[in-house]
Amino acid sequence: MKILESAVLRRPRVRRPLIRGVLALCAAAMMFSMSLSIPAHSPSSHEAHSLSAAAADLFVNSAAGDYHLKDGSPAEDRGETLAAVPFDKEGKPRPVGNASDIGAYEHGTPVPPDTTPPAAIADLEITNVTITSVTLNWTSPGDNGTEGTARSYELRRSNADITVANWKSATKVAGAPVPLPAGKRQGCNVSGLLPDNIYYFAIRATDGHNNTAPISNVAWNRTLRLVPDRRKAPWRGPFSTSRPRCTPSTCPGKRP
Ligand SMILES: [Ca+2]
Ligand SMILES: [Ca+2]
Repeated sequence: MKILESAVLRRPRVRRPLIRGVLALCAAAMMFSMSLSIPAHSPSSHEAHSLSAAAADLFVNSAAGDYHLKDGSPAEDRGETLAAVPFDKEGKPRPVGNASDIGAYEHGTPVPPDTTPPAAIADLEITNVTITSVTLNWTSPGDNGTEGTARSYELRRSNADITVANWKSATKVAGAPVPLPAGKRQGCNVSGLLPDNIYYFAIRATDGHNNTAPISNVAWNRTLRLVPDRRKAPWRGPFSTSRPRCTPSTCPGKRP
């Protein structure tokens, strides 16, 4: 800027006020730009994963160099849980509890990972059948065997018996409900089926850690068939789901 200004001073006097005005605008623009890029510090500008606390409230014994968090430390579960930082300084898996702690050490005892799947459903049954739908009912398993609450169901159907070997080739059925707590009776209606067809159904639950139960027992039944409307002769339809009404010729002596 000094080089620029010395060069300006060699110009005729008549232009000096204009040049100085331009320099002042440039300086103001630079100051404005700096004020935007450097935020002012204030106690309220702390981000969500930082805090202010006395060392005695945070650590076991900071005076002796022990920076493990003490019980009830405000830094517990206040850190950002990062997949790229799965362990603390001592190799303990983190997070323990609801989130990672602030600092080098994770406080608390790690909970063993959930490797227990929901129990297999053993009482799947068809409780109602129509021409194009069935109603299924079963007892909800749990997150761990028959305890807790599973996360989701996978319901499948097929026109052939369902086994472990052909489970994945069976058709997925949408609309399975969210699992209830273990031991509760629940069900769902499956529509869009074809009349007079045998359908097989099986179901399995998955917990919140993607542990999947074995497939259930298989429930099967035949959907109802359509009954032709015999009033039309020769019969080509339409279909009727009710019995044909009597006529004087088919039911003599009875009122139509
Ligand atoms: Ca924690
Ligand atoms: Ca489980």
